[in-house]
Amino acid sequence: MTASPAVKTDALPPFLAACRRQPVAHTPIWVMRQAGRYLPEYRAVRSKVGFTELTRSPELAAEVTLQPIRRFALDASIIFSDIMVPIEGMGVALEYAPGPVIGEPVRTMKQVEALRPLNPAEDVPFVMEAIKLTRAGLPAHVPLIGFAGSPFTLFSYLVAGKPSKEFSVPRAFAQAEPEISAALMDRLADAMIVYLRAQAGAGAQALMLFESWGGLLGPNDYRRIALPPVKRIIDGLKDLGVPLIYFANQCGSNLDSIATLNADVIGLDWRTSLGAARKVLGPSKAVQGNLDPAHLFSSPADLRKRVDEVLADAGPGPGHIFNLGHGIWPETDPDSVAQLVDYVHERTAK
Ligand code: 1CP
Repeated sequence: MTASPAVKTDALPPFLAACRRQPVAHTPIWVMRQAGRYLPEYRAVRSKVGFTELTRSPELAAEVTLQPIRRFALDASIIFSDIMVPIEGMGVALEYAPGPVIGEPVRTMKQVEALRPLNPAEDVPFVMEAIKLTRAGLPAHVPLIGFAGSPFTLFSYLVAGKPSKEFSVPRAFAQAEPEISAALMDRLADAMIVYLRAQAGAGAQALMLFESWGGLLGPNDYRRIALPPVKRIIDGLKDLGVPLIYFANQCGSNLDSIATLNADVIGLDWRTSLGAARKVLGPSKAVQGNLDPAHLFSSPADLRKRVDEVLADAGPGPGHIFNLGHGIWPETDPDSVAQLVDYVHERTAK
């Protein structure tokens, strides 16, 4: 059965209701990187195909997207892909080891100008195919999230050329070459607007932008460098009418800037208090998060206490989507995820 993203019914799935800050029968929960290496069934698929092939096969991408939905009572699904997939579509050669490694880091205006404007239907048709197949395989009450990387996060990988803890190379580059940096992020913003619009067109019922590394910037640089292209993307998607989620990793010092965005939901990591963030973000935004992924290694009794803390911090009002504060670790026991999901539902059932 295919659910239309625009349909508003009395029984809006809890995830979509929470995105709109409406009352819910239980607090919805999903887990960042819920399709991934902690699941033996994901590892079984990955033992046969490389990561790039997995992202390019609509059938396999749909299969691994559905794996965690079959196992756990999750309230949302996120399409299996990677933030770097559209970057390959723009003509950048890269491989995953397991994080993205760029063939030739982008550091000159000539390289920026050589980036192809993204045409999703031609450059990454398999993503939209995977969305259609996944939507057809999902239960009606489990919405499908489409996603992209934020311009600064994509810029970080493109300039550094590989994953990094501090991303000192792109941070220095943004200072040394502000014009090249702005031109690159501008192109990335244009590409992510058309990419996310194409995902919604294929059936994604919410769109999420991952700001994984913007939090490495100080508040003034965040506001000057990372925020403007994000604002442009969000404003360029608003007419779609689907909830827009901005995951702002390590952005506790940037909440006043983030409050100016037209996003519906702000995702937060565990270093930021949900309650304190809600005060700054105001009543027009829902929050998503923010259990420390390390807490999935607690005893079941302690895990429940940690969940209670997150729920108490979020407060009793509507507009909380439970999630981890960042991606689940590959070493996590899937049974802990089952306990987490079931406990959030049990504890918040109205
Ligand atoms: O070997 C493997 O199987 C590859 C591991 C892997 C996986 C499972 C990578 C490479 N990407 C993914 C999937 C992925 N990436 C999803 C799938 C959907 C789901 O959540 O279930 C999503 C949403 C992403 C997004 C992504 N990729 C982000 C943003 C989220 C975040 O964690 O902050 C980032 C930063 C990336 C880059 C990336 N791709 C892969 C890895 C290991 C990384 C991180 C590298 C680093 O540490 O910098």
